Amino acid sequence: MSLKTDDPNYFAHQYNDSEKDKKKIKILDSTLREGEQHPGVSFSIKQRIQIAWMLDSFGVDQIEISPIVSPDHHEATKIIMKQGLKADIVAHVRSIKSDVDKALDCDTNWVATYMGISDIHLLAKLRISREEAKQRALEVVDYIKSHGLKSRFTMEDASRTDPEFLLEMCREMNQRGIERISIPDTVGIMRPRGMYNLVKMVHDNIDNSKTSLDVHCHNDVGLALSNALSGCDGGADQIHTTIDGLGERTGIPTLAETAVALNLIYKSNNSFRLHLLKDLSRTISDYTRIAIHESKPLVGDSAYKHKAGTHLAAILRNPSAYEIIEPKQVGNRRKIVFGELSGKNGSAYLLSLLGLDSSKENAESLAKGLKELRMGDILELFLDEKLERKILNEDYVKTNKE
Ligand code: HCA
Ligand code: CU
Repeated sequence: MSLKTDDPNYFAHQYNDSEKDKKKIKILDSTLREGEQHPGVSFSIKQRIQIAWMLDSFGVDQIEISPIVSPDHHEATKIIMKQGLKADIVAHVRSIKSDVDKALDCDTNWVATYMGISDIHLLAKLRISREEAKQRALEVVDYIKSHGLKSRFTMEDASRTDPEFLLEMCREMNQRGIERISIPDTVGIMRPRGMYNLVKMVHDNIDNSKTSLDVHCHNDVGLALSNALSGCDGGADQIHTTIDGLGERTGIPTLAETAVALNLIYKSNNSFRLHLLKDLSRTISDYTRIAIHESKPLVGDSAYKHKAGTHLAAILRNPSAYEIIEPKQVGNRRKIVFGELSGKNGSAYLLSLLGLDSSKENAESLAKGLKELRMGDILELFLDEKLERKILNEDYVKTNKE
């Protein structure tokens, strides 16, 4: 069997390099809106401005903020608008004219309104009929348009909305020339294939030259990013993220995972400055006092730790044996963990790092000693760049060839 990269059956990681399904997918970061809905998170005005600057220099396409939450948010939005950032600043407000007025007052050029349109939301929250909801939503979109602003409408709880009604709403918005529609999985109930179908249904039934689609997926069972990416396969071209995935309950996809997935796996043509990812994460963690979980992909402390002796032996010869993107490319660092799993290879390496004789006998006796360490009694070492180069190119590899 011979397979080519344009073959639809092309499989495994080679599929990433196929031209099939390749398209640019943008990022809207909502750390300043969804992120602030995370329990215990509230930024100061200064912090919001700092975060906006950082997100802009990272290269996200849109930054979302809600000017209606408090006078401080209103103030922060106004100041952010004056910074001349490259990213669009999107004011996220309820589908109410007086909320839109607050956005207008901040001079944002994008306004996103949202309304829960599933029967659960219409009955439990808004207590209005579908028809009333539609009229209200359209009126507000017309109002935004009459001020010459770009607008997005969020079909909140889209994943639990009657598909007929969802389509009706989308078509109406589309006919009015709305620039974007957000299809959120507000409660994180979708599976990837279902998200693909949902977005594709909307995409195939509207005029795509007028309206583009966003996906906003919650992470209640850990499928947020998978669902969002599937939504993009179905026709969306923008994913909502927050730094470290902050948000209501368990949040939405993390900026780091999304940006790296787009860049490395989906080959989307963005110019993200990925090396800022760890710093973004650290800054947010400082501001929120929520520690970055050590096993968080890409930015966590364990994301580049190598422990088993067999892994270490491979890493020392070629880090890509166990790393899909170099730590420095995302601002993180590689660490070697010495402990009960280090074995002969790890021990020889530790001896050579310490400038000691790394002979077979010494390595074996150190390996034995390390095995007797109590679980959890581990020694971790950063590999700085100079040392890594030295080890990779010279001594260790040459003298320890099997
Ligand atoms: C909310 C709802 C929202 C909106 C998403 C969006 C959701 O928390 O107010 O505007 O795209 O998850 O549905 O975050
Ligand atoms: Cu949300």
